[in-house]
Amino acid sequence: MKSVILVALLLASAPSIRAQQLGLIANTDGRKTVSLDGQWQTIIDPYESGYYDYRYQPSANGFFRNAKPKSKSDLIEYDFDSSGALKVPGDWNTQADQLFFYEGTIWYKKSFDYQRKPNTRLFVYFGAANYLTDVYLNGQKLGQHEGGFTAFNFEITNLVRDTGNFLIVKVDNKRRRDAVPTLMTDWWNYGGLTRNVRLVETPNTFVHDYMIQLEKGSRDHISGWVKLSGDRLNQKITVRIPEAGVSKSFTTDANGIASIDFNANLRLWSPEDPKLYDVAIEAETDQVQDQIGFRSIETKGTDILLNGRPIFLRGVCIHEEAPLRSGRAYSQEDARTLLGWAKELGANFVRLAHYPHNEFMIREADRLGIMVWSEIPVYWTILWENPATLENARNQLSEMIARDKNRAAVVIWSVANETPLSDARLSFLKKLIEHARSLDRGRLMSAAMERHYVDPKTQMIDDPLGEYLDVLGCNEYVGWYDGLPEKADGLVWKTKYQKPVVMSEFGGDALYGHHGDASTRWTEEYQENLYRHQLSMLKRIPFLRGTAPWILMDFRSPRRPLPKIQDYWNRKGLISNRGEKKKAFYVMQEYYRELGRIQ
Ligand code: GCB
Repeated sequence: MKSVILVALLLASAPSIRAQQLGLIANTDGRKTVSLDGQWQTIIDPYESGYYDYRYQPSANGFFRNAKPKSKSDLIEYDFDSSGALKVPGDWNTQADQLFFYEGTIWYKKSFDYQRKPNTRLFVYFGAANYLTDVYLNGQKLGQHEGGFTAFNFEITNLVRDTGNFLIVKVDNKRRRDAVPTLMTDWWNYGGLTRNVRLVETPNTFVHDYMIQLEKGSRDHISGWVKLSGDRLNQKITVRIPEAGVSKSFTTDANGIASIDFNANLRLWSPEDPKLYDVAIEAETDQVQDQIGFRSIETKGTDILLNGRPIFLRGVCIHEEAPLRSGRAYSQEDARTLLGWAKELGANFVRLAHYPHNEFMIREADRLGIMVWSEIPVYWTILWENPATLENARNQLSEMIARDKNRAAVVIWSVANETPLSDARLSFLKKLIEHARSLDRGRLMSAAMERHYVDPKTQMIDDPLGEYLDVLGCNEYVGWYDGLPEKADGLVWKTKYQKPVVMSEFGGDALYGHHGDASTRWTEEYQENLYRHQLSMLKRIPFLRGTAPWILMDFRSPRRPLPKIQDYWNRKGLISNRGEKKKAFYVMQEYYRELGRIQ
């Protein structure tokens, strides 16, 4: 009984909630940080006995206590320091054979010392952890985070000690019917601390977040806001863009927020000229630096306009699968390889499927001039009627936008992939769209939808969701799941909406190096032929404004067991997981070169 009360008290007094409400710290790159990457001690805990007691109640003496026997008769049934270790960042599945198919809980522990200076605050920042994460410092709970692909942070100012801190993180990647994503996906459920972990130091009152972007529809008017957190909320803040001769001052209100608003003569960001400006946000007590590009993105009828000019999105889909080594991608080098291949293909656009990717991808896209579609894992059969599922999706959407809202490369936020029509689904997705628009008026909203046949030769885009989107994403697998490649030749496409359409997926599987004639499945020749027929069909769609074939590189999927061909890989890549280009790569490249010359 006593221990039940103690647990209740512990849970109730968790400082986590407050810490989390503080929201994501913008641009940790621009701050003093200490990396916690490297080896972490780990305990594999399939029954979560480090969390629950034998009555399945949260235990007051869970592994987060990092207890050690005090005498030789003491009973402690775990020990981080003599358990295994895993590398962070990194999924656990590809670090040990026994973890390849593992879905459950692993506890991580990292010790560190930190001499915090007076008048500073300290946060622990996670790039991502898949999927449900409980974080403890020195035995105290900081909070919980749900969602496998977005960044989060907790404040540890009052808990951190000069020496001997132990940070303990429980990561659970069990799939759940009510989660986002839900039970069924077509990618590997890589678990663990999959992205960088760092300590972030700030002044007592600091520039917590900001949005500095061109006003929608404008090419010279910057608007946005800056938000301070701390106890000196009322301050003068200055936004400087030295190269554009900008230095503008504003005053934050009692909530620490200032609206910003000014004109500037700017070289606009575009794939041909991915200009980024050094921007300084200076408060009286803090300052941060960022590199920000400015561009406008709009639609007009069936056109997508970048900086006022119609543009065709020459794209490709990408999973966050590590090139060459496999596993979750997490590094700048991974981002350079993947986006380098996209460039080589002739792309000016990537669809980052099916969840927010690591920040290196977005920053690299900003530098390379590649436009980005970023999405949340509202995929297939989400529990549309469940309010907690909606709340979870909404939170993942907020966190995606929070991290990347200042990146010029990101032109599209997408809220869903191939979701089945129903009233409940429509109402769920409408709420997400409204929410995204309330956080960011500037970008285009989309979703990858399905289409259907109104007669055997006519494909129709008429999903009611289309009414609420700016750009209609459409997935189709003519020639793979839907008939043979030649079927594409006789198809006509129609749409109910006067809006741009992006073919957000099409393609088929081929095992690199597997050859045969064009009608033999899994061969490079089949895939090549499929792409040829696809492209001649796509060229005939008058309202098409972009293509993103599925997919740049083969990726792991538990749904793909066919021995010797798939071996748990989805083989629809234009490039194999070892980096070899398949024949279809060159078909797509030729098409993009042609388009690139016209544009
Ligand atoms: C789709 C899904 C994607 C799958 C792909 C496939 O429609 O959106 O996640 O991986 O098809 O290969 O079947």
